[in-house]
Amino acid sequence: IPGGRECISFALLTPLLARFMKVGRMSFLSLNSAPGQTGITCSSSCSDIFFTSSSTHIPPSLPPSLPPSLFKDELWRIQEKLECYFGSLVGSNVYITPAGSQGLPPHYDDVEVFILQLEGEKHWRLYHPTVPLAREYSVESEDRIGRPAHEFTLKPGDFLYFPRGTIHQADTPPGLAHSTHVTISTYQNNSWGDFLLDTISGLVFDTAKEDLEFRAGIPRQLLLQVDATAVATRLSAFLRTLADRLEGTKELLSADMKKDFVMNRLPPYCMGDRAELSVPGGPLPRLDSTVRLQFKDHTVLTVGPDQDQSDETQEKMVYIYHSLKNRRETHMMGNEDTESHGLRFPLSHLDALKQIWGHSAIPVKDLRLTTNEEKENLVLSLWTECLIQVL
Ligand SMILES: O=C(O)CCC(=O)C(=O)O
Repeated sequence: IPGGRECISFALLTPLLARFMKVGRMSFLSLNSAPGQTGITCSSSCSDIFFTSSSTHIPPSLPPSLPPSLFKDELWRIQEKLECYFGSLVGSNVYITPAGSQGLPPHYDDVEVFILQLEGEKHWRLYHPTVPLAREYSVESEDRIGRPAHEFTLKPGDFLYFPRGTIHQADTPPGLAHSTHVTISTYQNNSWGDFLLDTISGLVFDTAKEDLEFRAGIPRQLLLQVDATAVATRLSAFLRTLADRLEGTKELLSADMKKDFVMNRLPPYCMGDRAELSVPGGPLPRLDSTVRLQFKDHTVLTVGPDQDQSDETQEKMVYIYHSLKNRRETHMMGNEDTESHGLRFPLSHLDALKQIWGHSAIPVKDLRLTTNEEKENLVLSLWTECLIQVL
């Protein structure tokens, strides 16, 4: 955060209002509304902030808008740091609301919310959640939300955090200038439930390879049964088997979460030339080198089935995905054009990779691989992707 201090502990469970820093004016939006115009544009071509004379709104018919972090380097820097810190995607939205008006009705979001007031003042009302730790966005009617638990006005430089599910509404008081704030949000679909869904299918798949019971056919007409009691008993026995197996598991197979995160996040913040992220530099690693992992916060290591083989013969491979070559334009876009960047190795390389990940520096000859050639090839591949440095 500009002027930066460690700002907030994520462990905070109650809304925090902290007037802890004055960032001056980060006025990165240019107001250029004209009479009769329903929208304003921010920065050069970003059109994700619109208002009518009485409200802030995002027209549903607009194509997906470009992220504010594309236009403001400071936001790129803040969001990228927070993505490293949380290990979860961090988005941002900018809201401009004219004096004497309110944009959104009372609602809650499926994300942790950090708000920085940039220009003007905004009057906030926060309410106890009707759905704690909500998993989706929802509007709440005035008669369901009761009285505000917190009410205050944010001024430029003020910072506010509230947890997922907190019902909130905000308005710009009359007689003042318009208000501009940026909302930075994270932890969407990042709960234990999501993680279970992500990992459990791989565990079932692996178990079924070894355990005949998992491969036995389900009883005839099971899908037509109305009463689930007997099936539930049987299923809980399977879940116990899975739990026992999980206790001793060192590698969890993540179906999508790790890869989605690394593919859709921001690249490391860097001004000017991005060569250090795409062109390997410094001496080539050799058997007598000592190497160090770099950009660790931007890589994930995961074990998964070899996508080149059929289900039956599938061997497991180690995949290393990184975000060094990600583009700011596609941050959180999650579309088919988003590419994943990385490497894959046979499972026999996992221990050596864990050594590299676990040590601040490691001599190549100490890597737990059978041959010197394998050791050299491993570090050379990582070096080619700019993931290691020779010390
Ligand atoms: O300014 C508004 O109308 C609402 C803003 C909001 O919901 C947010 O920043 O999360």
